[in-house]
Amino acid sequence: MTSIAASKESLGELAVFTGHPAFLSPLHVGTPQPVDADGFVGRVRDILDSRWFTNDGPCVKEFERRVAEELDVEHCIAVCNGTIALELSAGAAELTGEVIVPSFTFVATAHALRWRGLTPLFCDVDPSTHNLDLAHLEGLINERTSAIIGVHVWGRPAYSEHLERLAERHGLSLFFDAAHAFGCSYAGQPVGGRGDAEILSFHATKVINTFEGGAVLTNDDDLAARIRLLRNFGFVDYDDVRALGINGKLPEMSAAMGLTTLDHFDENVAVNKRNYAHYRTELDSIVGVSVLTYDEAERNNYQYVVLELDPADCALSRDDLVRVLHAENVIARRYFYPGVHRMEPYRSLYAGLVLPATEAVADRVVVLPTGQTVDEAAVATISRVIRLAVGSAEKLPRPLPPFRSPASPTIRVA
Ligand code: T4K
Repeated sequence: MTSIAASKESLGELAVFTGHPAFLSPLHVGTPQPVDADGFVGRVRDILDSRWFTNDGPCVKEFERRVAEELDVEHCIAVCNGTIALELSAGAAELTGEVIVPSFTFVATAHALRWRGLTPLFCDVDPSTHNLDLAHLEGLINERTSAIIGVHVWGRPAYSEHLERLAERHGLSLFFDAAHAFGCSYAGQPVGGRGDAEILSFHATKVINTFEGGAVLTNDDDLAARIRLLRNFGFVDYDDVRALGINGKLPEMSAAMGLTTLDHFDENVAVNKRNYAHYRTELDSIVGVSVLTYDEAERNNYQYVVLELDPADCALSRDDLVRVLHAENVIARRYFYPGVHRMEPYRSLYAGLVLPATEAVADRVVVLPTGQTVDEAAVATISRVIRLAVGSAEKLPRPLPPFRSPASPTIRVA
């Protein structure tokens, strides 16, 4: 549990004045959930004894079977990360030309397409769902379009009959980037089985964690077979390569981690849900601030606590709130600012492209820490900081301190 160093009862206690940071060490968005070390190490011992470390080993097979069962889908093909899962899906489906994607997503959704030589065409989002704006999408479809990728942003499903009808009417493949949505449901059904395929991420920061990892989920036998082929260099037998594959395999050690986190999925979601409820209780009454909601009639993993600051009503800008929080050792994140279309190489490729809703959402969203490192007291402290900062925005010292940078080494480019 993260230690609270200062409880922040009054404005002057904020770290942007002279107070100590609220937390002794940085509280990140995405800190991995604690791992059942005994369960994991037991599996690791078996792997070491078996001398079978990768190449579709028994742990990977068990992990694939359990994910497929859990999500009620025919095939789960585990791969080395979610980005490769997207790339392999595009390759296996032989996509060509342009693929429509939202710009309000993690950059990997577009990068995977570029690595395949495809052109991502950026669609605006619905400002309330943060998912694809279908009216805008319809206008983007042209003779070069081969597919649409919907992203279940924050784990809130991007499915809709309209979207499926559009894809069908225009003969387009339909994929879903479900990197955020493991364990979520739509109309009572687990997310994972719609469209041609859906992809998952099992990055360390996700609810199911394989250190790095991902998967393609599909009910299409042929597509599944092609993805398995491409995942292993295109080999169908010793010495027999049939396609331009890649090394997309998930190691046994990673699958062991995945199985261990699957064993504890429900308790981790329960903690996320508890934190989400506490944040809502603490923050919903602040004018100009709202916690993005999940449909309580469905299953949610609550792995993202997303705050939106309405610029019309909130006296403090989103960026200034992030500066205040970083000073308190609360490393809140501006996902998915500034929007993929405003990142390279897309910024140069689409100079002048404006996606008003994407840009507005990207300017007002802040993601707060959750998971097992955050308890009720931490939520209360973070919320008090937000209440004090928003309530007295005009009294905050200027300039505010800069954003904190990532702890891991980054390459600085001029
Ligand atoms: N599609 C979507 C919609 C996605 O969101 C993602 C990934 C993908 C596709 C691609 O899937 P992968 O290829 O990654 O499997 C993080 C994750 O790295 C990324 O997986 C995720 N989405 C994205 C939303 O968040 P960053 O760069 O913002 O955060 P990162 O990795 O630096 O981690 C955040 C913080 O978590 C760190 O500052 C410290 C803490 N942390 C992180 C790691 C890795 C730890 O405490 N321990 C750790 O081991 O991207």
